[in-house]
Amino acid sequence: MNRARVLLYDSLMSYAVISTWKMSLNGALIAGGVLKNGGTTLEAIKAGINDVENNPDYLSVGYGGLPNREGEVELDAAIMDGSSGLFGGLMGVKGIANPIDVAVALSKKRLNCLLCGAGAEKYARLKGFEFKNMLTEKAKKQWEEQEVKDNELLSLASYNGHDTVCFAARQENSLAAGVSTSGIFLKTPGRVGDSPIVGGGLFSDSDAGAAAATGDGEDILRGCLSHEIVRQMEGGRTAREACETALFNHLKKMDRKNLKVGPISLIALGADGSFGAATSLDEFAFIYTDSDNPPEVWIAGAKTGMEKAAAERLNQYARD
Ligand code: SD4
Repeated sequence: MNRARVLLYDSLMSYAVISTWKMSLNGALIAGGVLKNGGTTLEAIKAGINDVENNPDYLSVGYGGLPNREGEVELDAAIMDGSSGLFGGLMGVKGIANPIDVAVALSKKRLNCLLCGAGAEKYARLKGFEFKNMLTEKAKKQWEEQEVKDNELLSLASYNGHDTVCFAARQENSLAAGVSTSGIFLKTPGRVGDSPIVGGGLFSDSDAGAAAATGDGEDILRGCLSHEIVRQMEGGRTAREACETALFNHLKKMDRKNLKVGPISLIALGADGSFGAATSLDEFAFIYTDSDNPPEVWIAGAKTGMEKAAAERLNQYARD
């Protein structure tokens, strides 16, 4: 793209990116840059998620993700384009270097766009996507230590360093959402959570908004929470109101059923230009950036609502 075109986009484009956890700070910067230069929401989400997938220090996504009970890394990813209504996703795949790239390729298809296991891997091989051993020494060590220590595997919470990277992006009036994860640490082989399931881990409709979820996938699926958030926005709620309403109603309903619920955190962008998050945790960090604001860390809390992270908190994050 030549400089004149970049400058033109720079002054005209209205875009926004929201993403989960502090690990996505650099990815949000990259995604914002893609949108600033006129890229699509899908291109921006793919670039942002790639940054997290490729970083072996993040133990919950892509390369370096923590393995299942049998020591194998099984990955889920999906993306949904809220303008076309198309989506693509992968479930329980092994050895695919960047699952979100395959999800983007699948999202060009109307049918056969959500693939699992061996079939998904075969598709990725045929299309020439990169394969590599996704289990790092660091993740293997953690698995070995946990195996020895804990035979009651289910006592582990997903938040033992286990967080899905979720992105929602808006370019003008077009919205999309995308996710990538290695799922819950020590999961049963073949287990799939909410992340690659449209309506559960992500949903997007450019007329209303885009949303995504992180936390215990089974609990998120019980409320089809990403779809519920977008439905709330369609009914006139802002992104924040929609996240809070969807979560509050869901928790109340699960309580009435006497069902114990694990951690759940939600993010959304509204077609009205709003952004928001809600969580059942004391503290959930997310990133927000738009055409007028650089990427910044925000903190949502079950009791405190959401606010920009204070400098002191950010310093602590930097040390973590
Ligand atoms: C899953 N929702 O596989 C994912 C895991 C996650 O924070 O987001 N953990 O259920």
